[in-house]
Amino acid sequence: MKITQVEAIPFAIPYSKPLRFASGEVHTAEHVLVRVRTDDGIVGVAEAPPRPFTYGETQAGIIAVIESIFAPQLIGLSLVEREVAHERLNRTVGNPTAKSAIDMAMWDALGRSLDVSVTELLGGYTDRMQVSHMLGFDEPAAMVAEAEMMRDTHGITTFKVKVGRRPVSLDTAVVRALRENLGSGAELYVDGNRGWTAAESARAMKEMSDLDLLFAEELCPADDVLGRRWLVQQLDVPFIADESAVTPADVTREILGGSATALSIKTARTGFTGSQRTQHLAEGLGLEVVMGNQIDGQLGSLCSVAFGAAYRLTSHRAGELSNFLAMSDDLLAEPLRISDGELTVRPGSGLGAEIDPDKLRHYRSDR
Ligand code: MUC
Ligand code: MG
Repeated sequence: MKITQVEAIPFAIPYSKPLRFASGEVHTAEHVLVRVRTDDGIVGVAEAPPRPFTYGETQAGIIAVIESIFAPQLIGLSLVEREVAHERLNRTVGNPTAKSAIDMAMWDALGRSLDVSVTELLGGYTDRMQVSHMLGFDEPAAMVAEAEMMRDTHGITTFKVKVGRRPVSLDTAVVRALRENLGSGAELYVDGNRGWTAAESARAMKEMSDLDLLFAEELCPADDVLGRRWLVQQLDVPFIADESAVTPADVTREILGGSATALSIKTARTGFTGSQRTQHLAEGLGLEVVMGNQIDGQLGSLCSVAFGAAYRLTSHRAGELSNFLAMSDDLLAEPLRISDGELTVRPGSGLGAEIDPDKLRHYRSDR
């Protein structure tokens, strides 16, 4: 179970529909496939999605940090020496998705070595999650049509609506149109990606107070410390910390400081090991948790559901697992399918993901 190689392979797959939100937009999945090989011939896989507008990483930067710093630090370590691996990775600040992809590929390799699924290794609570679909910025009619298509085709009835535009009525009109068209059975929540001020957020939430929202997420920046605390104290729905709460220390600061009351866990930025830590912390603090989406491809979405299904707290709410549906293609030999609004984990060992060699050859961007 000793690590012999850590590969970082860039690939690019266009989206058929770009995703737009307050802090950026994504047109092409320019991700990095990470493969961890061991001395007994096992290969673990995961993907790192660069999100320069959220974490400062780029595709070229992820490859450089893995090849020049992380791979040499890990070669020779056993797959079960995770604490040692993390101590070494954390000598370098930042680079959350590069570190997380390595961590998840190590867990995948461990599961394959032991012939146990990652979900069972982590907690084994269930084998599926309800899916929440994220709706990016568009005209109200187009966003309603997308939600109806997701409901009718995939059985999805929970929607996260991107907000944070100005004037706020651009977004509140969308949420109202969604509620009117989807009816009271749909679950709706909003994510501002720090686009509004605290005062704009308060005004928008008042305007939407009759729309039965489930949560509000990162409506304004956490660095607006007093403004955000003022906002969160007046809301009657949980306020989710997403990009402001990556590490256990971030979570503790945001929650104890009164700037958030719920948590988004994204395996793309905390891997399985870091996500375990924040999951346990959230349990101790009594927080609601939503499994978030870092605009993941199929492999990333499989990682999210593998983790989310492992625990009661993370599988209790619908997880954001459907962004891959907007990609024109993917790398998995057997594509993920959402049916009756659910995504299931793959049976078998590790993550159960096989990369299609022809697709990888076609989409990799280093040759
Ligand atoms: C989300 O929940 O915010 C958009 C930006 C980002 O960092 O993640 C996505 C989704
Ligand atoms: Mg978010």
